[in-house]
Amino acid sequence: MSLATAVRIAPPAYAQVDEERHAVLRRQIHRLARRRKALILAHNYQLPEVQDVAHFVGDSLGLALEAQQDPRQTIVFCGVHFMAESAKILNQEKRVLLPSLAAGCSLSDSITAESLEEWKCRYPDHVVVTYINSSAEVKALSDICCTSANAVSVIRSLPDKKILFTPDRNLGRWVARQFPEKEIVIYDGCCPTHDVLRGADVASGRRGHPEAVVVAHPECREDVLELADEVCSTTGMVAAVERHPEAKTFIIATEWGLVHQLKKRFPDKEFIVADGCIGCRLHCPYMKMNDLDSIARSLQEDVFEIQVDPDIASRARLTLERMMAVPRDR
Ligand code: CIZ
Repeated sequence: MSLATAVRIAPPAYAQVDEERHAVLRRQIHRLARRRKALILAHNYQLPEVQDVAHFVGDSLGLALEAQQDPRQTIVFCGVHFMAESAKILNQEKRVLLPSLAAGCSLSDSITAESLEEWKCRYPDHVVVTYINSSAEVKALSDICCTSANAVSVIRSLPDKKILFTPDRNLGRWVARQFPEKEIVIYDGCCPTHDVLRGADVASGRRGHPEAVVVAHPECREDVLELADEVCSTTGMVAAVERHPEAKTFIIATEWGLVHQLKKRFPDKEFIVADGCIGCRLHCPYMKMNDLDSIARSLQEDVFEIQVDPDIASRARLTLERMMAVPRDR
């Protein structure tokens, strides 16, 4: 019996929601947010109940823009640490709170400032493009950032032919294939949640749903991307569904949290997580560390405030601002 089948028989904890308790917490969070004039932002990979309590849900680029545009001075950032840090870097005068300090990111941790320094010494003529899933220190040592929503446009915007792409090797390879004229050296990091998925999983999903459109995130491995009809960021996936009005079923190769947004926006369509079940392998434990209890506590006790060294912040800010001047990929 496959893992997916086993979990379908015994639904994971995420499926067992205490609606009454959630309703009480939701009211408490909205009351506290109003009193504190706080903006609640949630990433597309957050728990469904966290997405539902937020003022705005999106990808890291959308959340960064929202954090800048909204006049509220306190931001409760329901995402992982590097995202809250980016919001702080772009809004140094605002108070940015992360409900769970344990919400890290393995991909971001796969590159340190020291390892990037060493790479830069090995490739002194290369421009450094760093995925937003990285620490403030790593961003500060880079030339420009990108997200999965604008990686292709960022590389296209650079006149330089020699590029160091850090830290995600799958995204790096996918982008590099689109620029054969450039020499793109790719760092060997990955997102374990996406990297665990295999082409065989997608092929098996396709056998069960031959009519389905396969939409994959570029953090997935090459064998997965080869089978995809669309490769895009989480926000790009919403647009991808719109591009296929005739399709009824979609196989989604990314963290399962996004399926909540897709189901809300397209209630008539069926979305199948590419590993066959909700909360199995395409599950980021860090993204799921913020819950309604920790958001209420964050607003009540003013925790956990994100601080970034001002010198690092001002250098990292430049790389984020250069990125934000580039439009999203289609
Ligand atoms: O940039 C982001 O928000 C991430 C990590 C994924 C995506 O595609 O939205």
